[in-house]
Amino acid sequence: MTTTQAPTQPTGARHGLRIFLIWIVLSLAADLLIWFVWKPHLPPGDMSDAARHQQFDIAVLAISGAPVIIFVLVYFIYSIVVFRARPGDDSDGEPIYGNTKVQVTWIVGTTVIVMWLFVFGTVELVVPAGAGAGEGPSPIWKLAGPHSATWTPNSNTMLEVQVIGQQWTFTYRYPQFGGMESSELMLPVNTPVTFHVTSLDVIHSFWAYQLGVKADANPQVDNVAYVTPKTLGSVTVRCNELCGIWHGAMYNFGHVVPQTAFQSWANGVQAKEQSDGVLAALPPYAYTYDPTVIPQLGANLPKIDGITGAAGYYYPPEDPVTP
Ligand SMILES: [Cu+2]
Repeated sequence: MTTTQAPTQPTGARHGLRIFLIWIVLSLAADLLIWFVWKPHLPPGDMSDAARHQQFDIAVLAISGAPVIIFVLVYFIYSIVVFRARPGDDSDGEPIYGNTKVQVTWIVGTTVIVMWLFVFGTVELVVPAGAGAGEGPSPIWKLAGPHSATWTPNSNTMLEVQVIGQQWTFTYRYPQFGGMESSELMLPVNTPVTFHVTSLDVIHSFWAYQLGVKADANPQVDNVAYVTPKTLGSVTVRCNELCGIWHGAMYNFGHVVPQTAFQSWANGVQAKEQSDGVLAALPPYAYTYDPTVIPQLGANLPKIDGITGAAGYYYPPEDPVTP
């Protein structure tokens, strides 16, 4: 061995300790920043229990990932600074064979990381009402809460809301309010809500962004999603499945309101639709609908140029050419 390289290199244990100390300090700082500064701004916000859960998941994964990235960077920069070839040092690096300490550290470290991600991911998928078990066409675990044919404020009764997608709009039916239908998604705060998502035509996707809810709307499928809105405010609902030429225009809005305000709104819409005949014209409430058996289909429907929605455009009269 040449005598030029040995004095400039401290012993291996010191390197490991130094890298560890730099890494632990930076990792702690990064994780504290992620949790206390970044997390409150993470999508999709904290408007519902589901949204908060997603925010928590993203923050935990960021906290798990930051130390790994920081280790790579610390080791990289440390190596460039400390292990670089000094001027005049033309020797090769020492050949290195088995180092039990490094190998064990590597295997234990990567195993812990992978097992942690596996366990955390599985638990978060499964816990009610995670996407892995509590939602979908036949949820394994249904969200707890008393069910009832009617809904009243402060009863903690589950509110049922049917989301109907069609080219190119969403409408909402409330079976506990006579099956009335609204183009606005109205929800009471602090109430467990069951969405029954379906479609009249192609595949859409109901994405109530601030609520952290996203569920495919398939024809002939009752896709269930749960949410409990936690704060008052507005919700943007977008279609999240390319569903035709006006897919990009398929959005509307929702509002989370106090429970009594919701009840008077719902009663008001129900009474209005009862008096003006809308309720009688709607098909009876069901989990799915077959638009090909809608009685009006093929009749002389009003057809407006441009977007007229399902009735006028997607299901045109049988012979639109001949008057
Ligand atoms: Cu759509």
